[in-house]
Amino acid sequence: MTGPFTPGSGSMISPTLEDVLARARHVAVLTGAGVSAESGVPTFRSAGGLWEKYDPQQLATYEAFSQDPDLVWSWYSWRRETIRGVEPNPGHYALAEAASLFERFSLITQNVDNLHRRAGNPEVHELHGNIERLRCIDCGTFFHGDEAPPSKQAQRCKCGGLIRPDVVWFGEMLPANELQFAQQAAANCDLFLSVGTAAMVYPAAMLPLTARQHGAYVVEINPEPSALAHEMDECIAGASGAVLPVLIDTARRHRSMT
Ligand code: BJW
Ligand code: ZN
Repeated sequence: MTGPFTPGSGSMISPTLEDVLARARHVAVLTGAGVSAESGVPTFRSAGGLWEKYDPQQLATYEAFSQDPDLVWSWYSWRRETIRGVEPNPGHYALAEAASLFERFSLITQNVDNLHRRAGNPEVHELHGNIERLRCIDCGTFFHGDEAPPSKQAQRCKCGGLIRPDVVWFGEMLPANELQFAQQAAANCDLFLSVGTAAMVYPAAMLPLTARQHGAYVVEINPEPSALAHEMDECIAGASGAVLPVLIDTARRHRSMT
């Protein structure tokens, strides 16, 4: 691993990364909660990432939902409202621009917050679902978040079943088509960016490793080293809202020269 390159101490883009950016045909990006932190969306594990006195990792399970549906419903209701009240940040917009810079661009996110789409990314692969999509646990009917006004009480479907967010909780399978897309993108890309994720949750955390095993140049963008920082080719120690615009600017400059 080279680096870490710290923004503010000269150029944050290493000569190797600059060269990779100039030549990459397929770029794959995995984002996590950190990419939305600068928009004001709390992360899961960092300081300030907690909700009231609860550990998000204990709320994001089907067991928690079946034991106390109102508690888990309130948490998602609160998060849905928070997310609706924020805007994409420069990191999201830089990734939206990146989509048209490379021959192939694969955006894979663990986030459920829609901010990549709101920033203009035409194609977003959501590994952990979407907070605005809800479904009945009994009959499987889907609902939109708009149909569920903010409330502290879990809502029920016409059939009587509890309605849950259509997100992936611990112990649940990821959507097979999205996971397969992500694994293939990781295996086929030239450059893989792991942005704003603590890289502690699997199988998403396998993706940078898959990319590296298949010969991609793998770069982490995070103010703190993630659990997999030692597995990266390069770590850029900085906030995604500051680093991504510079990185995409560098790519754009090289692309316009060729
Ligand atoms: C910034 C920043 C700035 C701050 N700029 N950066 C293999 C090994 C070990 C365990 C397992 C394994 N395979 C499966 C497991 C079990 C489990 C797991 O991984 N457990 C680990 C905790 C050990 N995985 C699962 O259960 C998964 N399912 C599965 O594998 O199915 C198959 C199976 C089933 C049954 C049995 C066995 C296998 C499902 C995982 C689902 C995760 N769901 C959640 C909730 C989604 C819905 C919701 O949003 O509510 O997903 S949990 C939560 O964690 C959420 C996130 O997407 C995910 C990742 O979090 P993320 O994005 O990394 O956020 P943080 O907060 O942790 O980190 C933020 C980072 O940002 C930090 O690093 C900051 O420094 C940084 N940051 N500001 C850039 N400005
Ligand atoms: Zn139902």
